[in-house]
Amino acid sequence: MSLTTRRSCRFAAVATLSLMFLFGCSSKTDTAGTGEGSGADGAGKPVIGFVQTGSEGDWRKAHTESVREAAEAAGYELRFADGQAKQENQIKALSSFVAQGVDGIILAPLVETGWDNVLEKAKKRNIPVLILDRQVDVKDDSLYVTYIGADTYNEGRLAAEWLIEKTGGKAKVVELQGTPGASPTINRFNGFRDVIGDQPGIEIIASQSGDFRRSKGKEVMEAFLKKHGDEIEVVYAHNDDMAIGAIQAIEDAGKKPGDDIILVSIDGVRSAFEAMVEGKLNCTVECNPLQGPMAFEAMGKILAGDIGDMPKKQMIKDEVYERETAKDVIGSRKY
Ligand code: GYE
Repeated sequence: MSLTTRRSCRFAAVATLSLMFLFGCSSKTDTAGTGEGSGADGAGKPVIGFVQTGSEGDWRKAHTESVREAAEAAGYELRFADGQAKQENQIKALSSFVAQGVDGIILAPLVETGWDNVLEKAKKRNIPVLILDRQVDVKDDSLYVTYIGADTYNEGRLAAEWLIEKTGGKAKVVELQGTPGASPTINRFNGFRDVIGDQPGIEIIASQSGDFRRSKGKEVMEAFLKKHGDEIEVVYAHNDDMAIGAIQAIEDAGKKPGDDIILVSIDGVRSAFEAMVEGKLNCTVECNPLQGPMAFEAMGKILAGDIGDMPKKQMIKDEVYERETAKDVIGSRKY
């Protein structure tokens, strides 16, 4: 049996099961005793468990809201689990959703590896899993149905291309990395390096994790400034929150962010546009967090067993924004 046939058979079974949940034995019990809302509300709404990374910054807030809104709009009951930046919590939540017998699971994985066992549990119970935002690295990719998120490798490349253009290929860079082991950290690290690789004039003089957080970005930037001082010409931050933290550190050190030190980051959240309008951030590469509608459109198809032509990876398109034009677009930003 080919992989695709096997997969479609499995999801035909899932669809049947889901329909049973929908129209037949739709009662959902909170077997894990989490005290969360039970699907046994008589409304017959399909129940989706959503396992989020945590609430590390502005991007994540927008992402969570988008998923919640889309679930409601599409008529799902959403059970939300906040991983609070710990994979261990996310794994527990996933197991709990499996035990509850939800109809489907959406996982935004904190880090890339370590998911095989818990995804096996979901597969054994025929509960389809959709991976959202960050990627997983698993031995058997039939453990999830599809991945939906941004092309974070390309974002790293776009940031590097912008920087080469801006500096003419000559710059001493410090890098603020995201959460260690998270797919956007790995991809933004690699994408950036793959582009600057043939630019002998661009040198990364320091690189450390700021965990995608504003406070940590500030702290790490303070340490960079202490150690490297005037040598630093550019900050490449894996997200806007850390860039905003770095802006504060640069100002505290008596320098002008955006002019004395160039800053390029990723996400395109509102606070980054505000910083660009104030001239303190030079560029942000968009990473769209409004992934809820796409996720539920796909989940609808999954539960209906209609996954024949569903790609394994569904990537959202990103754009580059610069401070020179930020004021013209800030009004139309949705997050
Ligand atoms: O860039 C960052 C958030 O996973 C792509 O996570 C996402 C990243 C986003 O904390 O701000």
